[in-house]
Amino acid sequence: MTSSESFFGGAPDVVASAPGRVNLLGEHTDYNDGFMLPVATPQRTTVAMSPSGDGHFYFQSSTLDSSVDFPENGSAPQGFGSYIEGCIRLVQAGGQKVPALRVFVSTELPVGSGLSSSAALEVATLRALRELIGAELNDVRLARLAQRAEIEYARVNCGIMDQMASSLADSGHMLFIDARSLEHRLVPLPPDAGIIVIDSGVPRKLAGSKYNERRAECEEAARKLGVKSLRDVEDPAAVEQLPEPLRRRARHVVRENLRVLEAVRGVSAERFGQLMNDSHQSLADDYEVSIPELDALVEALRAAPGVYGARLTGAGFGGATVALCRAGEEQQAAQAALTRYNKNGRHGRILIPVQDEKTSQGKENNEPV
Ligand code: NG1
Ligand code: MG
Repeated sequence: MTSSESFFGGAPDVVASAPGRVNLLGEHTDYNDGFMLPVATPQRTTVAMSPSGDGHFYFQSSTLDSSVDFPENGSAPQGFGSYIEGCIRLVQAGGQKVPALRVFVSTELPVGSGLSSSAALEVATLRALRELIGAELNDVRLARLAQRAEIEYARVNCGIMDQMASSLADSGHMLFIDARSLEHRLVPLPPDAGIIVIDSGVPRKLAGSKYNERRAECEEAARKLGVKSLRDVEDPAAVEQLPEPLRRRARHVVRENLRVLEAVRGVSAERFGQLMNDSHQSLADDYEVSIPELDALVEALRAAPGVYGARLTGAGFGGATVALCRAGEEQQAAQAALTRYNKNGRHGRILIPVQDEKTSQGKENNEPV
């Protein structure tokens, strides 16, 4: 393991960081030009950089415990290095000069659990680059570049939610995002409510292929309805004429957007919890992206004292769940849900509220995905 100080032989020129995100409401809506409500995670990824001065790029990470070292015109780096390389190349493609660099990454984010460690790495890298070369890049354009890095270099055909959230959200508010216009604003959490995130312990195996399949189904549904995207369906009844499974896919997206629009107008914690429960039901029945473990974990969360509502968060097929609960009772409720869920030999773990290092369980898994 290398420290930042030994890697740079002193202090780096710039240091920047960015959070991950957890989506409270508005799932599978971003690639339909729709609405969503993520919050930033308390955990962050930090990127430090200095010019290397020798024409070579060196990427190193303490938490990821691997290094990449490539000459300016050499072969592309793999793993976490591909995200950094993508950001550098996109900034260069925009006409900015980037010197060969030493880059050091450390992260508090668990990887592959749906907290979007990849978006945090992209946004932190672009923030560091922006500072280092004095690039003019506002936070929305930065999010779009980060999304392109994910699509073109990490080869994940994602929407804009993760990068917008990492670039613009904070952990005390929800960020309302319109994925079409990229208009956004911070909105307060429901009154006296806190957030719990528990990872199901099931890796998101099918997420990639099924994700692309759902995207294609949504595009086909929009085409059949004669709209640009499902965001433009104004009357929810319009989807009922579609053939299956397009009818149910479109119904999820249209109703999910309505749930976000209701939540953003300001609702009680009880109502917000109900909207989360409805969202999960819709993701399970209509969108078919839940699995038995996620359903069981959501049930365990709903049964815990002080919980208003719970749902899967992210693409589904594994990964994490999010719940809203009475403020101040997060730790207790999360523990109760976890105990119940893990009874059947499952390996859930609490991601938020952030555990005390000494009491937290589960092994470190820190490779960005
Ligand atoms: P997750 O599963 O958390 O990585 C994915 C997409 C988002 C969004 C959600 C579903 C990636 C990197 N991100 O999130 O853009 O479409 O699914 O709401 O694929
Ligand atoms: Mg990712």
